[in-house]
Amino acid sequence: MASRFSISSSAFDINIGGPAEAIGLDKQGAIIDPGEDVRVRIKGRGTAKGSTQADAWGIRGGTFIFGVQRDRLTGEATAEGLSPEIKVTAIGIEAAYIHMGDGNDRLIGKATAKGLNPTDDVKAIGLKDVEIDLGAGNDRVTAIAKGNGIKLGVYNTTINGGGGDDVFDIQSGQGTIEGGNDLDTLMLEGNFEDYNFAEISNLELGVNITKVNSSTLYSTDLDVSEVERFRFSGQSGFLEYDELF
Ligand SMILES: [Ca+2]
Ligand SMILES: [Ca+2]
Ligand SMILES: [Ca+2]
Repeated sequence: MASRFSISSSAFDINIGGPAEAIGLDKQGAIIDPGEDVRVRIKGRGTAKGSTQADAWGIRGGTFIFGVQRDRLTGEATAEGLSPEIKVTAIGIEAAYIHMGDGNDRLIGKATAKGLNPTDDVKAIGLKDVEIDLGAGNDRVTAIAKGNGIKLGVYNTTINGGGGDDVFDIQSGQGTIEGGNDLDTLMLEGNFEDYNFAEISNLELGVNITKVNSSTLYSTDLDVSEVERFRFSGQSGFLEYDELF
């Protein structure tokens, strides 16, 4: 029977009249080699509400090396602007190196950014500038971005699934996804018709996925390889790689 080790850290900042900043876990040290029998669960949550700026991170910075058990890492951020025309940013996990190790692991980056009015200065990003190695096991990455501004599941993020049947439920965004061995699934928001698919011939099951009719800085642009199945939130069922083209 595996034992458990849990860390949960929450930060909350509300500032009526000024800027707010909250970071659930800030540049925390690594959990390295916790031992064969230890399941590790880490969660950082930040909530910021400000009148001149609001910035929230669930987890910012750090190296997280997990062991062979079923581990879980969660970063959750909520940022809310209390006056119009201000910068509001929420990022679930930013600038981290994450190695989940063996076992059926879960990684979650969740961000909600709300402005009094929806502008480009309101941004929610689930996983930003993160390098992820999921390792062996049937792992799952969930990236969720909500709110009334720019919403991206992942941004400048690299995910390597390793062996096992992995699920990349990332909503939208920019980055690189390598499924690795076994039957992997990529899940995106919307419908199949919302995307362009271009084969990347020098990669196994290589495909570049971009959003149709969208060329903004924060539009979806993903390089994907070794992923066998594709699913869209607006449609039921799966598409296989060959059906994308
Ligand atoms: Ca693990
Ligand atoms: Ca895996
Ligand atoms: Ca695969």
